[in-house]
This record gives sequence, C-alpha cells and structure tokens, in this order.
Amino acid sequence: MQGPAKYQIQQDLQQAARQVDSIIDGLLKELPIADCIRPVVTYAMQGPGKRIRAILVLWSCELVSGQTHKAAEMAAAAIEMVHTYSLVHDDLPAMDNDDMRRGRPTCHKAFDEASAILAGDALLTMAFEVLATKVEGPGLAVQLIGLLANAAGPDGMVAGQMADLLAERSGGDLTDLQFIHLHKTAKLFGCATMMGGLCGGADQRQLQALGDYGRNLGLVFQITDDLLDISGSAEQLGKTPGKDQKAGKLTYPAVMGRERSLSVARQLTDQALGCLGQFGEGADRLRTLARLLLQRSC
Ligand code: GRG
Repeated sequence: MQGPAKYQIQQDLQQAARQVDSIIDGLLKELPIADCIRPVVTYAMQGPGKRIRAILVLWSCELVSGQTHKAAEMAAAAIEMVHTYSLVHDDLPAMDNDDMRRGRPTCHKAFDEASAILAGDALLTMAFEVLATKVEGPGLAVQLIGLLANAAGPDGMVAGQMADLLAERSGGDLTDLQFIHLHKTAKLFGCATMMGGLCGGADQRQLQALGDYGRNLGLVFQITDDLLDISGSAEQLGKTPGKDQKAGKLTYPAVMGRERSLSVARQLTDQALGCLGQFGEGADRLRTLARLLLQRSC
C-alpha cells in the first residue's frame, strides 16, 4: 500500500490515538487514585503508545453502529490500561528486563521495581473499575468485563507470557509458538474488536466475524513485532532492538526465517480480510489497517 490510502490511514490512526489519549487523560483525572501512586500510573499511561487496541474498539463500534458510544470509549481506555500494565510488567528484570519503552525509560527505570509492579497492578484493576462504573447498563458492563478478563487472564495474555518464558528456558516448536502468539497478543486484539462490536450492538454473526478479524490481525501484529525486533531501530521501536535473539526467544524468524514468516503474515492478513466480507464498504478502514500492519515488517 502506498500514496493517498497509506497517508489517509496514518492520519486516521493519529487522530484516533489522540482521541484515546484524551479519554485516558479524562479518566486519570476522574478516577480515585491515591497521590502516592498517581505519578507512576500517569507516567505509564501517558507514554506515547500507538493505542492500536483501543482504536480497534472504537472503529469496531463505529463499523456496526455508525458512531462511537460512551461505552466503547470506556472499553477502549480499559483495554489500553490492561495492555499498558502488561508492558510495565513485561519490562521488569524478572521478565524481559528492558530499559526503554515507548522511547522513554521503562517504568521501573524511571521509578523503581516495586513502584512499577504496583502501577501495573493498579492499571489492571482500574480497567475493570472503569468498565464496572462508567459503562451504562449492567448487562453490557458485565459482558465487557468477562471478555477482557478472559483475554488478559490465565487462558489469555498471562498464559501466553508464561509459555513465552518457559520456551525461553527450554525451547519449543511451531505449536508452542502459535500458542504463545495467540494467547500473548491475538486474544487481546480479538477482545478489542468484540468489545467494540458489543458496544455498537453487534449481533452474534457480526461479533464472531469481528473476533476472528481481531485475532488474525493480532497474530500478524506479533509476527511483524518479531520481525521488527531484528530489523527495526531503537528509534522506530521505542525499545531496545535485537533482544529476542539475544534472549533465545521462540519467535517466527527464529523458527522459520524471515521470508517464510512474512508469508505466514500475508496468509493471516488475507484471513483477517476474509472475516470482514459481511460488512461491505463500511469495513474499508479495518481492511486498510490490516494491510498497513502487514507492511510494517516489509
Ligand atoms: C502478570 C507479572 C505479570 C506479567 C504479565 C501478561 C504480561 C506480563 C505481558 C504480556 C506479554 C506482552 C508484553 C506481549 C507483547 C505484545 C506486544 C506486541 C506489545 C507491543 O504492543 P504495541 O506495539 O505497543 O501496541 P505500544 O507501545 O504502541 O502500546
């Protein structure tokens, strides 16, 4: 993808990211956060992230209902809080041990380890407080809470992270790698698109399609993340490049090399695009996003 289509989606993403920033800023002011932990939580949340999961919530809601609802804004902020907690904990010495994230010192470097652990705990908890207290309609709130808990918890991101750590210690094969990618990254992407769909009043068929699109997109995102770890610069990544190889991580390029990894990413992008058939032209922005995410590794 080149030219006007690429420029337009990049503009749309930037504008949506600023919208997410302002929703998060509003919530950080509104929510009860003790002064002693506020600076750490704020530092973590206000880092210049791409806000891609939150944007998927907003755009999926807009796709099915034609507009953004307050519930979708809250779900967008909540998933970004869970994602940010995972980065803060992932960067800790006991996990990936990184000094840089989002182009700045990691949370435990800017503060200290204990503060970073507590800020991660706070963000994970705050996400569910946001859904429980700011989403109108207890039925919708409970559904969103259930989806996010499942994607983040012991059959989601935490399972993916555990499998990642075990594979780093004892190795693994393609099946292990697929488990890691699905649980560590793709389930949260699928959760984002389904939460957006739910907020927009999607029916069961639309929800299924959005979830499948999101998971495929998440798998592509993690493969390209693996590829960028090899070819990207610290400036481009906002974190230290080359760490996966150094740590002996189980990644796509390590298992099958760059070209075959790219080919799997292309197939998964096609699968993601195939999930959007029922939505017609309204889903063009999500289609272009899938093509753009594939390109970031080429
Ligand atoms: C429970 C102690 C404890 C730790 C959990 C669950 C977890 C730690 C870590 C999650 C695993 C993880 C960090 C997966 C990586 C997913 C990924 C590709 C992150 C980068 O996402 P981007 O590029 O980041 O969207 P920005 O900075 O743009 O938000």
